[in-house]
Amino acid sequence: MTPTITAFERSPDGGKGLARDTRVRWALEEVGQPYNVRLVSFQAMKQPAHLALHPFGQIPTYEQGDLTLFETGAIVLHIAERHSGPLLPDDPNARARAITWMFAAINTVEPPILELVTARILEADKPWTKDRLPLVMDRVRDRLQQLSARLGDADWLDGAFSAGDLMMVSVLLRLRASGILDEFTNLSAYVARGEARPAYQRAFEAQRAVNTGRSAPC
Ligand SMILES: N[C@@H](CCC(=O)N[C@@H](CS)C(=O)NCC(=O)O)C(=O)O
Repeated sequence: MTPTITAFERSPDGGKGLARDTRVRWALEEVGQPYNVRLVSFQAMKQPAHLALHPFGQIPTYEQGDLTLFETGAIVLHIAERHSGPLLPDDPNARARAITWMFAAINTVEPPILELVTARILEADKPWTKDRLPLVMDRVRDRLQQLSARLGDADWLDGAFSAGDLMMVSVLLRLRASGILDEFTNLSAYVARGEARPAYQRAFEAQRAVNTGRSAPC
């Protein structure tokens, strides 16, 4: 059965691929699974019908048959597990390490990045932002320094590209506008490698088409 995901009817980023449906689309493209998209407005996301799918009134969600999921980490892991091969290695230890990187992306790397997004955009006009922003930037830099040291000159975090890389690249992409990513040459090359994957390109174009009114290339 073809899964259905939800995405913003109109993404606040105007189609730059930063809304989290992009990472789910990317995972589906990597495994070659066709999918449907149901677009929801901000208003509809807070209504009972959507809250029944997502208790926090957010996107994306994932529905397939009688299964409904929310949280991109869980959704991407589910997709990766259902389609053995492309996103999770067969070797049990390598598989566990790939899952570890997924958790690292959303639990350890994404939180300071979200703080930065909040400080730069949502709280840009607040009186405390001038003092707070440098502290938040340094917290992000600390994490990137550690990640950069671990990645070194490898292409991916642990051998072949995995769901761990998919989540990490998706999380790091949010930093591009801040310029911080450019301070770490190997990380910006890592993100560029992720973006260059044909599956990412298809996912990106599909979400962009929704947000710009252009049709996605086949
Ligand atoms: N931890 C969640 C975060 C989901 C999330 O923050 N979704 C955003 C879009 S990227 C959203 O729906 N924002 C609107 C809102 O929270 O009202 C996940 O990874 O799925």
